[in-house]
Amino acid sequence: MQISANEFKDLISGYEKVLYLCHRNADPDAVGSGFSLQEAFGGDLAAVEGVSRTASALLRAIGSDIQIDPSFEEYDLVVVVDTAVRLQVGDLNLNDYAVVDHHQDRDLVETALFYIQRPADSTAEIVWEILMKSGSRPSQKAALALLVGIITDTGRFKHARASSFRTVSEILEKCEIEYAEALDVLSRIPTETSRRIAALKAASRAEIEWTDDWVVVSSEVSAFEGSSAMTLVEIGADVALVGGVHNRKCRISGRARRAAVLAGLDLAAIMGEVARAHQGDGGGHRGAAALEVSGPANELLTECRKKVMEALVGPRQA
Ligand SMILES: [Mn+2]
Repeated sequence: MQISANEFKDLISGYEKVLYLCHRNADPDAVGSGFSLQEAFGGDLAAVEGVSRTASALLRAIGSDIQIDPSFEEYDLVVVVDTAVRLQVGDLNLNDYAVVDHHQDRDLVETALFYIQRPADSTAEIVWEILMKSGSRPSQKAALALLVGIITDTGRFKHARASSFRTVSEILEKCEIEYAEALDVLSRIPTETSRRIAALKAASRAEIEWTDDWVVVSSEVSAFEGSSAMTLVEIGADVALVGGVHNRKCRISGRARRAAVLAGLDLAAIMGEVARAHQGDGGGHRGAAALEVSGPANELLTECRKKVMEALVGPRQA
């Protein structure tokens, strides 16, 4: 059941023990959203497997703890935040659960007790709306957490729409915090050597395919597929697909330039299609998506790259 932001408070208060659950390798949008909802309506905060480096910097800044892989038995309701597809919460057996999310996948919401899902730039933006419609007053910590979520999910406003700027300005006004505080949290992230090495290896192993209009790149690394794909896009690819093997499963992250998305590319659809063909899971956004399946990385990458090339038939406009 899809609900509106002003119905959330009434519904959630019908449950005694609530767990706000963030996806695997939870990012600041997930953690910030879960934290703010938990602060406003009570409950616990948890993530599957762990949190990202940026999210742990955020948790340190707001002095909050997060449970990793808790058991669900003691909870009456699990609210899954910022999670598009089931693979992001692993093989967890969710019974009574709700969803608050800004992706457009139907996977999780279909069997949710209730959900709020709309295509915002971040889940934090939706959570802010829930808080405002419920008449709650977020603390400065919650405000900071939501801000960092918005900043990171919009790629530091590179893909932000007007509503993200509006939400940020409301947060700054209502919660009396400085934008610079959010930037401080982000600048504390150490530039890990391992991440830089992964990006450099991705570049040196890249298989490059191009037409007059488009450059599509695929590569393999052993970690940091997502940020490596982003680096490949930054240095010239229109679309980058980077695969790696984790626990005998192949994980592929894809990133695309806006021009490719405007030309009709939908990475989420391609990842979903390839994943389903191999009995796996995949999805995300049109310009940033991932999949996880069993199979050889090089073959899966070739399959994805082929579909990307097929999708990019038109000339680039931007
Ligand atoms: Mn998000």
